[in-house]
Amino acid sequence: MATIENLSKCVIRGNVAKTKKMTQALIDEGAVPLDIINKGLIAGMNVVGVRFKNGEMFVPEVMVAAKAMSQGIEIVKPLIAETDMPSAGKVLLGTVKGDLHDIGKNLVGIMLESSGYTVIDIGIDKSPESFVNAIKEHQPHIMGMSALLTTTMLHMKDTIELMKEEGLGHVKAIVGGAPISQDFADEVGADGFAPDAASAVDLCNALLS
Ligand code: B1M
Repeated sequence: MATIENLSKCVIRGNVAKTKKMTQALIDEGAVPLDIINKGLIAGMNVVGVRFKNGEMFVPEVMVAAKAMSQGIEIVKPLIAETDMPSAGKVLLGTVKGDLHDIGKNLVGIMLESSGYTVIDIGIDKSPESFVNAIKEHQPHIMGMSALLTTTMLHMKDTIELMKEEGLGHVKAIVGGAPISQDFADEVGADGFAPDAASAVDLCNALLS
């Protein structure tokens, strides 16, 4: 049966076809488009975020759940005026210079988007100058850097310092990645550290509250 609750379950199970079918059925039955998104699709993804954080779900399952959610949102989107979908904030994400790892960063982006954030992903191997230029262009509330190598994590400090030199100290800087710790984040002058994608959402919420 097509209900908002069952739609959430389809997302949690990562059933893309059923999520699309149920989203369309709910629209046809007259459900409120924003409820379909917030109480159905995003609510399901929030459960996935918590389960991933607790080690009850793994990367491939999160990816497929995110695909189900975003395909459902694509069906509902045309029914919603842009202004009806408020953004929780804008986050610019990138992997630091010399580092090609992007699976974790992408997951952080997915979780943030699922939670209503506008995400600008500038990609991998980004120098401090690239981050700073992108911040000037996109004016995010938060800038997030990911690093997976002990050699590349040192570029986080350079980027934060360059941001300050360029008068961008008002933009919150957050960091994450397997070798990163809270101590390291403090050391490089970051405004926050998140150990996983769901915590990154909590961190952004806290920084912007
Ligand atoms: Co690489 N690699 N790798 N690798 N690789 C590691 C990181 C490594 C630990 C493997 C090992 O030796 N055991 C090791 C680093 C050692 C070190 O620095 N101490 C390593 C190495 C050495 C290398 C190369 C140098 C290997 C070589 O060529 N000799 C090379 C470097 C290339 C480069 O970057 N210049 C290399 C290459 C690669 C691949 C290209 C083959 C591939 C990356 C593919 C891709 O990303 N598209 C790869 C992979 C897959 C890994 C491992 C196996 C898995 C990384 C991953 O995706 N994890 C990794 C070993 C491991 O971690 N077990 C390894 C899953 C992902 C969901 O977790 O990225 O930690 P993670 O993200 C988490 C959190 O950290 C956090 O949230 C995410 C979700 O929970 N998080 C954030 C991440 N970013 C965040 C940002 C935030 C907040 C939270 O705010 C902004």
